[in-house]
Amino acid sequence: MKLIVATNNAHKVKEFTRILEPHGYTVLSLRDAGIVCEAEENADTFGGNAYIKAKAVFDLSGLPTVADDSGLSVDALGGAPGVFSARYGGPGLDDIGRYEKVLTELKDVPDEQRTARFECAISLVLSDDEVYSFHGTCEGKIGTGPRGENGFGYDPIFMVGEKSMAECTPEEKDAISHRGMALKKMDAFLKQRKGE
Ligand code: ITT
Repeated sequence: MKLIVATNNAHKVKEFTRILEPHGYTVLSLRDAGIVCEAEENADTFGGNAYIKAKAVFDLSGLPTVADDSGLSVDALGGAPGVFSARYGGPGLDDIGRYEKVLTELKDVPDEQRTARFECAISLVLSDDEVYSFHGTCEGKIGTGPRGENGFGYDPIFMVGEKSMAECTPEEKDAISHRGMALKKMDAFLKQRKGE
């Protein structure tokens, strides 16, 4: 099955491809599909924003489309950065600036209160009447400094046990990540729907 991934984040395309292609999907990026889409993500939930992105690209392509809205929720920050993860601290910050901001905000927070989770909402639009959503979470803690070179975004400060997510191999990340969990649910749903 061919699926367009409605994202402008190349790291997400890589992860979708890595996770889905072994299960028989062909993953098309927006560039592969020749589509330009900058839908405004103005919902206040991950699910709402995922739907905005998937529907916008489905309307342009008419092809099965999947979108991901995701982010980091830190308990000691009342759930921030949350849906604002990609924009935390304003447009002047890059990935490093954003995770440094979180580390600074947690400077005086003791280890046991540094709990956090990655969340991912997937919206799958198959037709005008067939829209499905899937969620995944990955529990962890915010470390005291960046570690590791893999992954993207907040991975270097997100500890899963003794390792940061950026110290995990791609296979290790996919097996536990919020995106891996949500896409596993989507795959199970599509296989069941097809009667496999
Ligand atoms: P699209 O909207 O085009 O998909 P985006 O990067 O803006 O790309 P989001 O609005 O969903 O996507 O923001 C997600 C942000 O959350 C992302 O930029 C990272 O900062 C963070 N994030 C999401 N998944 C992550 C992961 O697996 N590892 C580390 N950080 C992640």
